[in-house]
Amino acid sequence: MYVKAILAVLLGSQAVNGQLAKLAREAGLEYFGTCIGEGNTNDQTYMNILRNLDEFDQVVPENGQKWDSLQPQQGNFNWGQGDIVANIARQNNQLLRCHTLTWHSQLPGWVRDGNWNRQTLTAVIETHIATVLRHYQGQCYHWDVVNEAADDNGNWRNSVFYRVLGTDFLPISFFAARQADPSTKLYYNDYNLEYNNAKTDITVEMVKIIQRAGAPIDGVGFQGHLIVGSTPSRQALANTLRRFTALGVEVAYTEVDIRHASLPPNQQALVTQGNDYANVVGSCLDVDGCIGFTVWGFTDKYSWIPHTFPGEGDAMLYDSNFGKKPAWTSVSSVLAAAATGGPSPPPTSPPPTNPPPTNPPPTNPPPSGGNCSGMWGQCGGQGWNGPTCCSQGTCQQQNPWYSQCL
Ligand code: 9MR
Repeated sequence: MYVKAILAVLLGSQAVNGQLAKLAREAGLEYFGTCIGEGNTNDQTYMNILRNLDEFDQVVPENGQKWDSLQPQQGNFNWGQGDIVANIARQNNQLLRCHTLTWHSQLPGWVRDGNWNRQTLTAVIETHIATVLRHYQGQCYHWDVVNEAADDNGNWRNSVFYRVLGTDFLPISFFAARQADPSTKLYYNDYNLEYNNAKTDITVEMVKIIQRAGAPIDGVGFQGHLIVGSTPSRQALANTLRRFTALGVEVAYTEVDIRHASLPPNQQALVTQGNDYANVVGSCLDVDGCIGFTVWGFTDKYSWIPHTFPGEGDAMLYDSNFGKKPAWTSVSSVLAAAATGGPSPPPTSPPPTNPPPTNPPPTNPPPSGGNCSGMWGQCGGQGWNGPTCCSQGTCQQQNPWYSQCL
């Protein structure tokens, strides 16, 4: 927090007109990024948004660097898909998070179903990691070395790696990665760590196992695949992140999306989604050692969620027409508040439902200076009955139901 606060003071005066990555850096994070679906890269509207360095200064390939893509048959390495996003990152001067090496999923049949013993599977892991890291040498800011090694009940996942090697596949993978490319930060990455439950516990244990083996681990990635209305509070999330920074590793949110459990979302659900996003970003800002934030795609037009959870979705910051959603405004507001060292903005008040309700008072009225809102306060929007002027900053419309003093 100290470093983040200093950065915020130094940079704060330029913060207010920035976009997500610009604001994130000004707030003391290292980056704000997104994954890129390799198949979406001929969509020019999509590309124009993600190439904007002020919006996204870090990218990660959604699928191209997974084992089945890079080494579909033993010894046959294929770089075509993996290089798509690596090349975009280089051309745009964006940081590249690389994803992922030892993972039970998107693992080709020759690995998953092979008749391995300790020695042969160790060699397979070491060869894959050495070949891949050398190909991307110097390009990856982070590598997700091991992905999703725990199951949702907090047990070791029943993968070929665990069956043959027990937990030794963890240090084997991290040692191999450090040896192949000492310049990249090495991460363990998983989902549902955010709930601070048995899965979180075994992941803490996992970091300790890697460290006790003398193997290098630099960070733990919280994927952040969350659900609107069920996202933990900012404080609870921060406390969970601190369980890992206490072990001497950094943390990052690596794949955030917050999906609606039913579609289409009503306006209240869009506001709740914005507040959930704000809590997740805010928790990272609150924790020394939480270094960056990555969303798993930025537009509802392209998302893995409806394929995996039919009937759910609309989890992103931009809608399917590339319009910014209330969640985008929430995230930018939280980052802007941190960038200028100001208080976090209050939760966005609900937009009107149709027909409009009888104007319930906002639960958290924004701070006001006399009859005007202070910096970051709400100053307009459909259904808004509060102040429409600013005692600090100027009132800027973010969307039809939310204007803010910036
Ligand atoms: O977004 C990815 C989707 O296109 C793939 O079909 C899916 C297959 O496993 O993987 C998705 O990405 C996952 C990521 O690599 C690891 N964490 C969970 C992500 C969502 O499933």
